Amino acid sequence: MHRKRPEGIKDYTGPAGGWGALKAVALTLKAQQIVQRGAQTLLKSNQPDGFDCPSCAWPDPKHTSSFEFCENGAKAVAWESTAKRIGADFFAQHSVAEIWEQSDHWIEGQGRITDPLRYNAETDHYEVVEWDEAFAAIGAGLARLDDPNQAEFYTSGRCSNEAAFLYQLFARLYGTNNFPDCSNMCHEATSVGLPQSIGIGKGTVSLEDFDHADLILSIGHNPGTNHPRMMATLREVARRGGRIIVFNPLKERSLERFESPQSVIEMATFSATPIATNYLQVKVGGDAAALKGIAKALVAMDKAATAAGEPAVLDHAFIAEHTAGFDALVANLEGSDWADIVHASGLGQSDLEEVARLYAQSTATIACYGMGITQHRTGTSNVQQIANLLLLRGNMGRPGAGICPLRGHSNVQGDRTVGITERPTAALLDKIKEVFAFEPPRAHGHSVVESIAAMRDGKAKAIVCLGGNLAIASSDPQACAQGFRNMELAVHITTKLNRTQLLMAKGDTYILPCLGRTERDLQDGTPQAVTVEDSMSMVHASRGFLMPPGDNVRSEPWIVAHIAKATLGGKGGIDWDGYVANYDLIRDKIEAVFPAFKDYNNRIREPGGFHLPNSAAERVWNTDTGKANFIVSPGVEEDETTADPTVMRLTTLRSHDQYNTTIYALDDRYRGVFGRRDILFMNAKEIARLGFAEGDVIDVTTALQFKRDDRIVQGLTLVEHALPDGCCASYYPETQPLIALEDHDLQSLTPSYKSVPVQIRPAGPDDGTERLVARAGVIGRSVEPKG
Ligand SMILES: Nc1nc2c(c(=O)[nH]1)N[C@H]1C(S)=C(S)[C@@H](COP(=O)(O)OP(=O)(O)OC[C@H]3O[C@@H](n4cnc5c(=O)[nH]c(N)nc54)[C@H](O)[C@@H]3O)O[C@H]1N2
Ligand SMILES: Nc1nc2c(c(=O)[nH]1)N[C@H]1C(S)=C(S)[C@@H](COP(=O)(O)OP(=O)(O)OC[C@H]3O[C@@H](n4cnc5c(=O)[nH]c(N)nc54)[C@H](O)[C@@H]3O)O[C@H]1N2
Ligand SMILES: [Mo]
Repeated sequence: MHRKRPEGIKDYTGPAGGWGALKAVALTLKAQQIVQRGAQTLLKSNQPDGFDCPSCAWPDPKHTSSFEFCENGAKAVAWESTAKRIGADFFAQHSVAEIWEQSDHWIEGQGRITDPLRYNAETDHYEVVEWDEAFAAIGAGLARLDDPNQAEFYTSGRCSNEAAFLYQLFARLYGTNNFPDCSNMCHEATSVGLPQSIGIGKGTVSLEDFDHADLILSIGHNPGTNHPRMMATLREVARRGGRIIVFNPLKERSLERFESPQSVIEMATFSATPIATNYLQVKVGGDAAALKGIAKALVAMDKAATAAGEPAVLDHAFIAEHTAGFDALVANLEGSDWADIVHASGLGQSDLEEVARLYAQSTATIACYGMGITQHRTGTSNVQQIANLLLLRGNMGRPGAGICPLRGHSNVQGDRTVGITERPTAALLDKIKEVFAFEPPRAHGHSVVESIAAMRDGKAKAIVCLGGNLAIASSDPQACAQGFRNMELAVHITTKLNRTQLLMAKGDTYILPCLGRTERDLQDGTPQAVTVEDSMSMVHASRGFLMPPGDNVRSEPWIVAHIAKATLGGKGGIDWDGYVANYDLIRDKIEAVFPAFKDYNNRIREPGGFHLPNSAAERVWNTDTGKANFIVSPGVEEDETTADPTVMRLTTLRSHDQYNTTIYALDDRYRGVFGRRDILFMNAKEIARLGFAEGDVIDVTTALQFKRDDRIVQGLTLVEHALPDGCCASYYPETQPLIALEDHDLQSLTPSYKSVPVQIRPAGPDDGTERLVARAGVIGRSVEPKG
């Protein structure tokens, strides 16, 4: 039967990857006007003498293999190495109010910024400023604050270990631990949850472990889009007969079928590899219940086996030697009710029992997870339940087994490792004190939601952003806009223009243009390498080789060091100039503070770099009990339950053509969406139940606890998609206005971007309020222009 779909919506029937991926790259290189140079650049991506791909944090096989083709890595590289530039002319031509009127896609698409800029409120234009003048004003502005805790130092996870280390040193010497970081919106639930469970806030597996695993649990992540190089690994597992069990409310194409652009045969014969052996469409926010159900079934199977004199299902020797809290966990699991589990997860009891059976048969299991797990009100607890499940069968710290959080930004893990943390341990601060001979501030600082609240409420007065697009990436754009406009000083260290930089501080706003990963970084005539850490704790060097986008663009370490000098003068006796002249000296200090980086400068000169030690992978448990802890999750429901059947749970997704707030293009190929983003996915039955039809234009409002008149996204088109009942999905960041700043995981403060209670109603007239990211599809069009 053929039915008419809304404009731009098609049924996508092919596998993920394949020729479509190659075609997409060709188009991207063309759009960035770098067809020739771009192709050469891509060949240097993730090579031992090349740069680390700025797209994701998935590791490389030894980092020395031949070029691995990755569509979205190619887009990220092309986007950075674009031939387009914006300098003095562009900013003289366009006022901030004019730029504001454009979509975010247009704003970032103008190209690389070539000069430092200062905003002139009288003319409403950014104007080119000399570096020295900018630093003097920024330094004076920071030095002027009554209390260093009135300043916020944001980091986005693209910056190198070297830049991040200097940044935290500077902010701590200045006097604060206010380090809001993109990780607070991403894997914070991992960083908070796993130390309690297994004594380290990182994954425990290496890439080689995937060769030994016979079961992969893939929970709440979309690797075909966000970690495409992982598809090669999953494809290998599938081809050698390993099982892959997926938990995802959406049927993501790459997890169903994948055609490797690396494989000549698959490409020529259009024969894709099936990936998931079992695909469980869990309800949005239903993972806690699902994981509990599997663990409950496993415990029941174990009891039954013991009673029947058969081999145990649980690894009792491991549990006895290595864990604490087992009895409490079992009591909680046995006390929980299958009806509640089935209701909250949206999965059948028999489905979950089947997963438990398959898990019991596996000799080595890896659990991978992403934002579908962490960005919930119960994010931390979700992560801990994955750990529980692995611990029940001793799947931690042995070959082919372990936990694998898929990190976001290419160096978000490294930034954390080298000290970007708002809740530093006493041990870290003691080490900094010992190495640099000053007393760092001890009080914990602000994470992202705490910073935005402080800015909104007038408690913070200055912000420095080392990359990112904070006001658009954060929840609650209303609070963000207010917050940035309250600032006496805002400084953006950036490659490109974005909307956060158009929220003018009431005092001064500066933009400082920096080099990207792909570019040559010369200091005193000597090329410098930086280092990064991937999702599996491998640290390696990255060397750009492209010409910088302009003579007046500087490296991140150089910019951070100059802000530090201008703010602190000689305080602390730090040789900022010396560090910038030779990044080896920064690495020596990183090694002095973090002994795990032993012999840092030598080891990064080895191809492939080196592996940071991982205690849990060695079955050393740095927890309060000295054992791995089973941690009970009290309930199964994430939200206050509501009897109101019109309340749906919204999850916010990345399309295939975006990198976080950067929108490369308007297609989401594998989900069958072309040329638009202004849609709300829901299943056909639910659309009808709520009294609508596919193609209807609707407004979405926040429901329940955080309902407020201005929490609305207007003008989305309903599109049928096979989601579970009670759930809907739309794109990030257009849906940010629906998410209250206070709606976050209680433990880690990660915003609950993936479980927003909402209601829908027929589209009304534009309500006229100014919005940062309203009007999906025309991202960022504000109704009342204001700079
Ligand atoms: N090309 C590209 N690469 C990227 C990025 C990018 O934007 N573009 N972003 C980078 C960053 S910073 C990050 S953090 C990672 C993000 O990578 P992912 O973790 O894959 O992030 P998302 O796209 O947000 O989507 C997660 C998946 O979770 C599913 N999901 C949604 N809600 C739930 C739920 O309640 N339960 C379960 N089980 N699943 C759910 C969605 O259907 C989707 O498939 O990727 C990194 N790599
Ligand atoms: N609703 C919803 N919101 C979310 C999410 C979600 O799934 N749903 N995901 C969250 C997640 S996981 C994350 S990590 C955050 C992302 O939050 P951010 O990291 O703040 O956002 P990005 O969009 O990655 O930042 C892009 C900007 O970084 C700058 N940039 C790019 N390359 C460089 C560089 O090399 N150096 C410097 N200095 N600047 C550079 C450019 O100006 C670009 O505009 O968003 C979060 N927000
Ligand atoms: Mo992220």
